[in-house]
Parts: sequence; structure tokens; C-alpha cells
Amino acid sequence: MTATGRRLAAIFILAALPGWAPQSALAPAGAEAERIALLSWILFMGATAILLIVIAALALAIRGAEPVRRVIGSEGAIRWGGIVFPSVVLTLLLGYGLWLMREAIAAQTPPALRIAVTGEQWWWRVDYQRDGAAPVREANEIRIPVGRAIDFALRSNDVIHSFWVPSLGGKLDMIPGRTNTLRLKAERPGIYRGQCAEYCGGPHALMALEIVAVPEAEFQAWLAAADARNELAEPKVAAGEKLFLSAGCGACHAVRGTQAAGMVGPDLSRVGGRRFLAAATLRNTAENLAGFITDPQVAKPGALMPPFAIFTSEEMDALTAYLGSLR
Ligand code: HEC
Ligand SMILES: [Cu+2]
Repeated sequence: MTATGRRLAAIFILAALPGWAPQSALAPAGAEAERIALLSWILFMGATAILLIVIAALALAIRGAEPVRRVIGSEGAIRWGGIVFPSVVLTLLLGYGLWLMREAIAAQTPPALRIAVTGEQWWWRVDYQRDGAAPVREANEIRIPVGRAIDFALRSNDVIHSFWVPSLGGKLDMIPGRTNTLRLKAERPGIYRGQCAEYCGGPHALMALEIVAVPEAEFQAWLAAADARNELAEPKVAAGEKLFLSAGCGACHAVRGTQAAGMVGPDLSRVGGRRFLAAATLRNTAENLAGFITDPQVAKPGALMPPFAIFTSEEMDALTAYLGSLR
């Protein structure tokens, strides 16, 4: 293939990619995202058609036969093509956009599950609200039941962040001192990646999240299991818990059922069950966990966790075994 051919192939592949990627507004998995995708396609195709018409008119105006050029250059062409046509098209599009949004509002019927998501530099605090029980604290990975509307109560503890999971819906800012509510629904089980969509300093680009949509029964079982105390059957795991508590991790992190109740960093009660660490930055493996604890700055420069290069390899082994057992 020639260099130009390769370049063209790369462009076509990149253009098609968003449709398959886990984070794409062109791969909708909910009604809200479907409306946005539909509007995008209509705008894209309409704009392409108009662009082609304009190019054709331009070519005719330059190269066309004399009578054609006279028509294109006439006052009538400017009045109809330059004023009436854009006014009508833009008004219709505005009306259609407003109608779609009205549709979105009408589709909102309670009751919904409520999950509070708070933007932090540079991760996501997640609280599942429960009737008559304390909220279940989580971080960075949000499990939801399929087919049920969820109200995300979006807040921020520091600067403005923006919550955006393109396959499920539009983005909404997280503003300090305010609660913005975003209602989303996943129609199919799956993993939908999201991203902070408002520059919030330092490692903003490494502030991603995942929404894991599972069947209702699975979700309920997972939520109910939050209250169960983790087993420390293995001696290594028990030793890991001692290290976790004595090293001072609990000043910033909480693990339900232990003295660790810190609120500065992500809740670690079920960190072993998450797919990623540090806001979808690192795969959740023992090696990555050890590397992140030893020096968080390597994987996530600017992260607000201090380095802990204090553990021997056996100690680190126990510590990662303990964290991995928290599910
Ligand atoms: C001064 C507060 C502080 C201390 C002490 C601290 N951490 Fe952290 N930790 C954080 C913050 C903040 C983050 C979030 C980093 C990010 O993703 O931007 C974090 C993230 C993590 C994560 C990733 C969690 C996730 O869900 O992605 C793990 C695991 C972790 N810390 C383990 C530890 C361990 C083990 C210790 C003790 C050896 C410790 N931390 C001590 C503040 C702290
Ligand atoms: Cu951000």
C-alpha cells in the first residue's frame, strides 16, 4: 500500500472505531444516548448534504455556463438560498432538538434508584442511597441494574468536574455546592466507560470510570453483600490487614468492618472486585496494586496519594492479597 493509501486506511479505521469502543456516543445503550446519537447523525448528514450543495454551487459559479452563472449570481438566489433556506433549516432543527429534549423530560417517571456521585481530584466517590439503611460507599466503578432508571446525584468536593458516560447519555457538570441530577438507564448488560469531561487540573485525563450494568437480581445480591464482613481465612490476608491498619492507610481510606474509616481517598471495602485502579487508570492486578502503593506518581502523576516505599516484598505480597480479597 502506498503512504497515502495507508493514511486513508488509518483515517477510515479511526472513523469507524468509535462505534465499537467501550466509550462512544455512537454506540448508544440507553434511550437518552440514542436520542443524542440520532440528533448527531441527522446534523452530520444534513451538514454533509448542504456542504455538497454549496460546493456544487461554487463550482458552477466559477466554471458553469453563462446562464447558470447568471442565476447563481442573481439577487433571488441570495434571497432564497442565503436567507430563507438557512432560516427554515435552522428553525426546523432547533424545533426538533427541543422536541427531543421534551421527550427526554416526559420519559422521566419515578421511582428510580439514587446513586450519589461526587467528583474528587482525581477520582469518583460513589454512594448508593438505601431506604432505612446507611448508604453503601464505593468508588470509581458504578454497578447498576439493567433496565431501571437511575438518578445520579452529581456533586463535587473541590473544583468543577463533569460526569460523562457517552453510551448512556449526555454529560452533566459536577459543581461545588450544587447537586445536579442526571437520569440514565442501561437497556443492555455491559460495561460502559465514562470520563471526566471538564478539565479539573493535574491528572484530569486519568479520571475515568466504568458503569457495569448487570441484571437486577445480580445487582441486588451484590448490594446486599456490602454489609457482609470479609473473611480473613488465609493467614497472609490477615497479616495484610494488620499492615494496612498499622501503616496508616486508614487515615485516608475506609474498609467497612475495620477501624479504617478515612474519607480522603476512595473507599476500599470492595476494591478487590473492581476491574481497574485509580479511576480506570490501571488494570486491577497484584503487580499494579503493589506498584501504585509504592509510588502512585508513576501511573498517575499528580495523584493525591503519598508514596509508600516502606514494605518488604513479603509485606507487599500480604498487603495486595488483603486488598485483593476485599470484594
Ligand atoms: C494521604 C491520604 C492517603 C493515604 C495515607 C493512603 N492513600 Fe491510597 N489513595 C489516596 C487517594 C487520594 C487516592 C486516589 C488516587 C487517584 O486515583 O487519583 C488513593 C488511591 C488508592 C488506591 C486505588 C483505589 C481505587 O479504587 O482506585 C489504593 C488501592 C490505595 N490508595 C491503597 C492505599 C494503601 C494500601 C495505603 C497505605 C499503605 C494508602 N492507600 C494510603 C489517598 C491516600
Ligand atoms: Cu476532570
